[in-house]
Amino acid sequence: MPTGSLPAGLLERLQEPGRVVFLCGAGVSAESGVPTFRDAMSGLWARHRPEDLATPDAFRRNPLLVWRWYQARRRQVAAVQPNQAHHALAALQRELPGMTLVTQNVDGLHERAGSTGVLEIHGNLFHNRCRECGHTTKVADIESDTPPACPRCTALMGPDVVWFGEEIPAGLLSAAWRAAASAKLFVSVGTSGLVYPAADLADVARWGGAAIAEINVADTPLSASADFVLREPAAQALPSLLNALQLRLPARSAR
Ligand code: BV8
Ligand code: ZN
Repeated sequence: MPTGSLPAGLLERLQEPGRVVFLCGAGVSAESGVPTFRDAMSGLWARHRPEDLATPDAFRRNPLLVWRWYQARRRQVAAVQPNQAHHALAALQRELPGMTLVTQNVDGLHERAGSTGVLEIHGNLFHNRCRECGHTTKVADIESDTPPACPRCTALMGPDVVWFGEEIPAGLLSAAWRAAASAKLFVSVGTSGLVYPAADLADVARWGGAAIAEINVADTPLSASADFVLREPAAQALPSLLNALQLRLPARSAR
């Protein structure tokens, strides 16, 4: 991909010393075949809105319905592969010392592509959590139609994700906050920027002096104020960012 397609100045900013923070949303997993959060839910789930199912109240009212939605999403994600966006982010982490990857996605595809230390601020589909006693377990079964009882307190366990109306774990949020506040470049990738407090991170980065870049196929509330906008799919933009950087950087072996 010719580097000419990158907005002027972005590559230079990327090469300056300092931290680069990527904030990822559902658009990063779209090209793996995982529907974005705002894509109309299809089939059995078409008559539900995610915001209505991803809440503690929904689970209290109808644990079987909510559980089956998450089991269906687990089966969907287990059947797909990370795409070129995920792989490029894992490779960028090796090229950019101090890079921080914050993701709103719960699909675990970043780790499957080789990223490490990912801040999964909205949790992970492949763990269960008891909301009574906090006990967590790794998901062993993605077929069962009924949520397991907590081995510690017998309450029904749910997915270890952050639902609407639930707090993001303080340690994760403060780590994401500190990374954004100390960034020289903040790259928002594949997110509509409508969910808080994740959507606040771009402002935190700007207040800290960072330049803001957006990779998205459509406009978002961030687009107008971003310093760099790449209006293209993440699986195209991130590899071209990586290639441009590798062309500019001396070969690692020569360092
Ligand atoms: C909280 C896990 C304290 C579950 C999710 C202000 C401050 C704090 C809270 C709030 C606030 N205002 C409102 C709130 C409440 C709420 C909120 O933000 N509501 C929204 C709807 C207004 N926030 C919370 O409840 C948070 N909790 O702050 O606790 C508190 C408590 C009570 C009351 C107040 C405060 C917790 C929020 C976490 C919710 N959990 N996920 C699950 O997944 O089942 S959020 C879920 O939706 C996802 O994780 C993701 O974060 C979000 C969807 O957003 P996106 O990832 O952006 O996806 P989306 O589909 O929207 O957009 C996709 C984008 O990709 C689009 O722009 C598209 O153009 C682009 N795209 C598509 N294809 C591509 C592409 N881009 C590039 N390439 C492509 N190929
Ligand atoms: Zn329990």
